Amino acid sequence: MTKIVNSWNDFDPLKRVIVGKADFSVIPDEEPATSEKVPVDSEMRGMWGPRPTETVEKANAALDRLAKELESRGVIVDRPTPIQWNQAMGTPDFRVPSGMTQMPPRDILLTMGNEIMASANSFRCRYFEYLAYWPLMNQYFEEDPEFKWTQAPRPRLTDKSYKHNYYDEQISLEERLERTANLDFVTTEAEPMWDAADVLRLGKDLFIQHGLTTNRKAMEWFKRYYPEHRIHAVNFPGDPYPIHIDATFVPLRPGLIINNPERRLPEEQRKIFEANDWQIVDAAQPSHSEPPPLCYSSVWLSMNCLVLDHKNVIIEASEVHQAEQMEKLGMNPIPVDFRDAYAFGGGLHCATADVYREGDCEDYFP
Ligand code: ABU
Repeated sequence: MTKIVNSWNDFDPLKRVIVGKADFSVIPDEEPATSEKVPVDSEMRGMWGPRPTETVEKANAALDRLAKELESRGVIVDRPTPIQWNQAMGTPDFRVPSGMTQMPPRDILLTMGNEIMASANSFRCRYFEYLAYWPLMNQYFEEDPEFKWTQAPRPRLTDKSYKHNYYDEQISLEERLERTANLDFVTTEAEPMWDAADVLRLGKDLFIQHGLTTNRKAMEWFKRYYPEHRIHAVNFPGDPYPIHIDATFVPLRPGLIINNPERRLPEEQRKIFEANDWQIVDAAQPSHSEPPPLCYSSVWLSMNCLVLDHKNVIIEASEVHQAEQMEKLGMNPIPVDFRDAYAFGGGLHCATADVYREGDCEDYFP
């Protein structure tokens, strides 16, 4: 019997990882929580249905390239079992015309030591996404006697979980930013809701972004579920579409974080890092002025890198400014051509979920 699951942060040596798959991906129909994430001028607004086959094939080729690069470096790569998302689904509380995808595993799976927990996502179309990972979870459960296979409390996602009429096409960028600053998001506090990609793991400390996909009640839930950990709510006032922390605040090694210069962590929240001699560096500018077509994410996927250890980091091949900055910061950037996968839910960090990294649960902020 071997130990298969262990990971406490995003930078210790990576030995085993899940890489998503784009098969059967659907652009979901509008629902209470999704409109807020689609920029007003996006070509995706009002559009839904299966993603074009050619784009699925290109995304899968990009994901396979990432898997191959990881394997060539001795990392074991596991893949989810795709599900046909182009079908109506529902619970006693809601029905949706389709699911979404199993591409960004980082949104769904949170690894905490020997535990992998499926999250409590706020999008109804993502309610069943965890099922694509259940064959892997079952395998880890059978092979690793210490593996804790967990599901966070499932939100009901009734109408009470959302502020209706929160989204308004007329809303200006300034008003969006004001809402972010006022911590006014589309989700209510009816029940805990969170995406795993809003949780930044740094050993004993979890920095959790309060935004469009994770609410305050989730933070309270984390405090009670992980009493040995310190839970910090963070927010980034410069982000008009705050969803997921991994294109905003990205640790590269103990003591070093790159921060999105448009979404800087407020002074008050920086104190814990500075008091412990962590360096927070503004990330390099993205190489692109627009995300690729049919993409929910921002151009800041440029900093959504996958750290392999305290020296090596996989970055998207076209992000030359980010590569240059990585070198200046003493990292070794490994380029992978990955942009074709962006539209399916994100960059290199989004597209993966940790299974095993060496190292223990350190206290970086004593
Ligand atoms: N899933 C990460 C997306 C973050 C962003 O759009 O900047």
